[in-house]
Amino acid sequence: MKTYEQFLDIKAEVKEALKNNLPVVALESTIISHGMPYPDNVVMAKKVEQIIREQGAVPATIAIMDGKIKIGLTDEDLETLAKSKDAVKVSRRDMASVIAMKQLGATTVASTMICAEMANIKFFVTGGIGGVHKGYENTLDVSADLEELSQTNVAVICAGAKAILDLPRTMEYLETKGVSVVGYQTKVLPAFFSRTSDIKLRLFVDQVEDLAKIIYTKEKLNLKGGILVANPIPESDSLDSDYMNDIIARAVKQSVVDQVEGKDVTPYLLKKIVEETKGKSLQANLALVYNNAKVGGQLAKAYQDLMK
Ligand code: PSU
Ligand code: MN
Repeated sequence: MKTYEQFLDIKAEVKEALKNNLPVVALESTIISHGMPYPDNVVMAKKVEQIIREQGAVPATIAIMDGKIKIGLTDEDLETLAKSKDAVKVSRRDMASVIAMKQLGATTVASTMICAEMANIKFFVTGGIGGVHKGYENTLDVSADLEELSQTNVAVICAGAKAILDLPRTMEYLETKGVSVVGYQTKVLPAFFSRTSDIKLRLFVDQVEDLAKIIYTKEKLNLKGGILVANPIPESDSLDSDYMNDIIARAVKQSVVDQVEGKDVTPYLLKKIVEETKGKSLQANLALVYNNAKVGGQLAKAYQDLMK
């Protein structure tokens, strides 16, 4: 028994699926507690799980509750997280203390990857990852998500990264750390709210079966670290990038005036953007998460089929 197993609380359905080599997809909880307002966040959390089921995979939303890493939440747990005003945003740094102190914790991309790997879950669906922040030269603000992608063996399906980040530097960081960023049906990095950006991708595929083969091969090569699958927001939900960049630039400026720092920066910007777009960004955010759930579920299924 691994020493961390005493802290894992895996839902029976998820345990059963893992034991029988059925496809399982992990989901994060910071997107619920800090990424979207109530009640949209809980509607999203439930619908994402449902979409993953429709692809023939089992969803496992992850959070920290009662001193345990809970893998697979009940609807009641999702409701608790969605309503909570004081859930702690838990990245790698915060894991031990939030577990030890039995606080309610919502996991980011970084900590969800760690927890998924502990539970032997290979796929993880989210909206967008953290990255190198704008003005990084002054603040050194680089999300722990990037470092995690370089060392933890979980494939992360996202819609690229938000323009609240410095996208070229985020890509450089990932390249330095040896993280494969694979475009799914795109040859440029999707920019979260918009399908495209100026950044060309070096790796891209059109079929989930090819993604599954790449992930399988990386594993057999014993290459440590994650893979980032970049899946663009559907055309019909995509927002104009000039419109968004303008709003984002203003939000970033305001965050400096308001002296927001550390882990509060990302939630602050997300909230400001929803306000400034009068909810349009929230609709786009929901659409891209659902689209990622679809692709993530299909990918997990394709991977299991490959193993048969
Ligand atoms: N980007 C989003 N929505 C989110 C996040 C990022 O569009 O909810 C969350 C994720 O949990 C991500 C975290 O892992 O923010 C990154 O925070 P930080 O930049 O403090 O590492
Ligand atoms: Mn940060």
